[in-house]
Amino acid sequence: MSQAEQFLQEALNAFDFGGQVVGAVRFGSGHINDTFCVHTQPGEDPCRRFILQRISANAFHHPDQVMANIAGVTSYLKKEIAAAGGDPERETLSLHTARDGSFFHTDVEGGAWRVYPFVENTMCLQCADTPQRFATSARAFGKFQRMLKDYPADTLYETIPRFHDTEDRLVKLKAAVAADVMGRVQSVQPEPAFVAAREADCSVALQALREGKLPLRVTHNDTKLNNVLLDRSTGEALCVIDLDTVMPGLSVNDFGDSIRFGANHCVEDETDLSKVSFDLNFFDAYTQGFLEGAQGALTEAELDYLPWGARLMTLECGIRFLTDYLEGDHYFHIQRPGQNLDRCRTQFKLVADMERCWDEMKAVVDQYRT
Ligand code: ADP
Ligand code: GN1
Ligand code: MG
Repeated sequence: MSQAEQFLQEALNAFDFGGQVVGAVRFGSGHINDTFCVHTQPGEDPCRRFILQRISANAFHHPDQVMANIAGVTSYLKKEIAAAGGDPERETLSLHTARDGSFFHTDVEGGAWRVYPFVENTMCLQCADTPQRFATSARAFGKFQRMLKDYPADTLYETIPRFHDTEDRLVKLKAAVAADVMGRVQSVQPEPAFVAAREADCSVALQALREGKLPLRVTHNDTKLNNVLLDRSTGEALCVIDLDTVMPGLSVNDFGDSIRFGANHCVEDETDLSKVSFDLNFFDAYTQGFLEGAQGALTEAELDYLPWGARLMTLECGIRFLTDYLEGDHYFHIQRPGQNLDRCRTQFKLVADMERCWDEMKAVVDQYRT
């Protein structure tokens, strides 16, 4: 048995799944955690599934703080969902505690493992196929933010410091270019140049925050389409997942991160850039859905900055992929060499597209102001 298999087996032993574990397979396409789907056979009852995850120690240095945040936020959301007549077992994640009563099990390397019951009869999309589906995810993320509007933000840990600090991401990219530890800089001249031409942009949202124009809220911070589960029966977004980065942040970033991932028809690592283009109709659908879900929870200034959120999250994500490529792909999981560079290039193509239809993006937001 390899060490990885041994850790997995120990993690499985640390939880009581209420039935015999008949298998655990790698699952999903997240870039950060190691995710497994656990199949169990509880006596004569049908198979029950669970999600078992090893939280990335590389991304999250204090898993106890990640889990404390998730425990607090999910128990708060469950009350909100129940009060609104929803189903708290399906509309947010539920933590399955370990045999020792704690929210996670730690392996000998310090890796933290946690378990969620699998939310069944759902689907998870890697690409928005219709504006309607994209809009339903938008309503879910808008509603997520509204439901957490009064959550005590000061009780949340900052699970990844400076996570959406675009200025700091720029500094880290420059350091990676200067260090060039993999000798890859000579092969990527256009990409750092693309960022250099947009240095001032990196400060736009942060400056608005510093000036008190944009408020800090409890935000999700990783709102890509595959972080929401859609109900297979209704087609509607059901459950916002991947709560590791829920912490104080900017609403415009939550909006923008969804746009960068979903308002186009390609996967994030598409190698044929001629296929990658920003789709204003999908932007329109998402804007309408997000504002419907948020139900007036956003200020006028936040509405003004929504297009900036889209541009900045796309630029920032491209910067992060490029930095990781230059540093040797230690942060985002890759399945092939050059994948992080491909991911970076799709993001920069989308940024350039957004710049070209900037006025139309602003007009879309204005259309949905009440
Ligand atoms: P990562 O941080 O690596 O993206 P996620 O928490 O997003 O990890 O999980 C990876 C994938 O696992 C998701 O995209 C989704 O397909 C699936 N998943 C996670 N939690 C659940 C759950 N409770 N029920 C069903 N599927 C889930
Ligand atoms: C990561 O965890 P996942 O795959 O949902 C990353 C996001 C990036 C995204 C790019 C904790 O999201 O910030 O935008 O990849 N999550 C973390 O696809 O860094
Ligand atoms: Mg995810």
